[in-house]
Amino acid sequence: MLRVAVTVGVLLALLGGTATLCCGEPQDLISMLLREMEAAIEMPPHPAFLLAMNLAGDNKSDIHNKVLQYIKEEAVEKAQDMASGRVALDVLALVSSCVDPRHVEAKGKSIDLVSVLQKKTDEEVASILTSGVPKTTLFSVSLDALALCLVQAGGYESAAVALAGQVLDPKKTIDVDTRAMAVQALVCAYGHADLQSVQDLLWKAVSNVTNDLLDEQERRGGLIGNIYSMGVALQALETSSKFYAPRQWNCAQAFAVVHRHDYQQPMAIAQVLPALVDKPYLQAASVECPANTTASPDQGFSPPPSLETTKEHEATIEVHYRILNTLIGNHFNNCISVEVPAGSVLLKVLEAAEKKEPDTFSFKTEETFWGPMVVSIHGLAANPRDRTYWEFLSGKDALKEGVGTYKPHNMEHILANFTTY
Ligand code: B12
Ligand SMILES: *[C@@H]1O[C@H](CO)[C@@H](O)[C@H](O)[C@H]1NC(C)=O
Ligand SMILES: *[C@@H]1O[C@H](CO)[C@@H](O)[C@H](O)[C@H]1NC(C)=O
Ligand SMILES: *[C@@H]1O[C@H](CO)[C@@H](O)[C@H](O)[C@H]1NC(C)=O
Ligand SMILES: *[C@@H]1O[C@H](CO)[C@@H](O)[C@H](O)[C@H]1NC(C)=O
Repeated sequence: MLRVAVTVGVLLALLGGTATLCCGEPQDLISMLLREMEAAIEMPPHPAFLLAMNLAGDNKSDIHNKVLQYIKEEAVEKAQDMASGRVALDVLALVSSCVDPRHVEAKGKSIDLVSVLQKKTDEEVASILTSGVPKTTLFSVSLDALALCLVQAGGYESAAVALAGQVLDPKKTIDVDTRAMAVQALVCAYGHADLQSVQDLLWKAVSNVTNDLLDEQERRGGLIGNIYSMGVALQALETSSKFYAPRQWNCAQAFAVVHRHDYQQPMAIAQVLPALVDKPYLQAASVECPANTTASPDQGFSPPPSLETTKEHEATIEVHYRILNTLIGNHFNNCISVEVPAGSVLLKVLEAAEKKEPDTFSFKTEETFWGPMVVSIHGLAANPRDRTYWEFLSGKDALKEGVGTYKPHNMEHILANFTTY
């Protein structure tokens, strides 16, 4: 696994920083973090990296040009098949790269990403209205509404209204990351809303979510959601002060939580970095662009540094692993105990279980930008159309990292439960 060796905490210590830093980070710290993220980017890249680079002020490095070129090529070839939120991130990434998303050109082809996004967003909204859930996720719909709103294309207002309705529905339990991402979309839509009734609804939704975020921060000493929710949560609070006024945000306390954590995944840094430089996604269209944009990809790109492998430990740990399906088809509930080297990631446990009892503990993963995602266990595959997935828990608590990152401890009980989102 790729590791970003230097952490925010370490950087701060090096720079002699203090915990009171907030909404004005030292430039050295930011550029070092940025370089750590850039060094860890693999091809093909995720648009969140390009967006983070632009917001954090790197629009000219070799890796920036390389990623930009890839994103354009991928867009002209595959945009129609992408999930809406992915197209939205492409739009945000391109706008912040000073590329017009309505005319993306690469490989002799051209595409209007904005109209692709409008169509996909309309489908998401229709799905929410008819079945109560989006085609993909509300996190994606938030990105959709934000991107369309920023480029001032039609369709964002109905998406924003649908989002606000979901956020305010007391019957829904929407995760912190998603509610925080919705805030930026709703703030943008609020700024452009003409109808008083729409304004009122958006205001209500944003002030509800942001006050909840602030309450949670106060209750938990700075933490909002889990440590990987902090990037989107801070971005939300940076964009919405008038919605929670006269209440004040103790941003130093929240930033201190981020500083104390050792973010190792480039995707996690990509969400945190814009917040640290006080350039949330909402500002993707506010970057300074030259009058003429002729971004030429740099051919002298050197590949990212080699993978740092985790040291093999001599000691082993025992992990109890259970797989459970009470949702569909033939139910099953199987347990196994396996030994793996101490310090192993959970994936090693799954592999050891499969090796020991291949008929029961077979599984499949798919590579994603957060690492490997478990898509099937014991022949039972997750399906986005049914909104099913394999959820991982330790005891009763859902894991806050995936199998490629999470390191179980000795005698831990891990459960993989087939459930819905
Ligand atoms: C929606 C979502 C999901 C959905 C994805 C459904 C879908 N088909 O779209 C579901 C419910 C399946 C899901 C599952 C999990 N998720 Co999730 N998820 C999110 C969320 C809220 C939004 C992602 C998104 O839509 N991005 C926009 C789209 C356009 O970008 P994308 O790159 O195409 O998104 C894909 C990936 O994000 C991927 N994905 C989503 N979650 C995870 C988690 C892991 C470990 C992996 C490898 C991939 C992955 O699915 C998305 C769609 O293909 C993020 C929040 C965040 N801050 O990013 C958390 C987040 C990415 N998930 C997280 C976690 C921990 C999980 C689980 C491990 C939870 C658990 N205890 O089981 C599981 C994965 C288990 C497994 N089987 O391997 C963490 C990852 C942290 C980390 N350091 O690794 C995040 C950051 C939330 C958090 N703050 O804890 N997730
Ligand atoms: C926001 O709305 C939810 C659900 O309707 C409610 O439980 C919560 O108390 C509200 N939060 C605030 C700060 O108003
Ligand atoms: C890069 O950023 C600088 C400073 O914000 C800006 O002046 C310049 O026009 C940008 N260049 C491109 C190609 O986006
Ligand atoms: C931008 O570049 C094009 C050629 O690529 C040129 O024709 C045009 O005059 C330029 N416009 C400005 C404002 O510099
Ligand atoms: C497992 O998932 C099922 C189906 O969603 C759910 O009813 C059950 O409560 C879950 N069990 C645990 C321990 O999370």
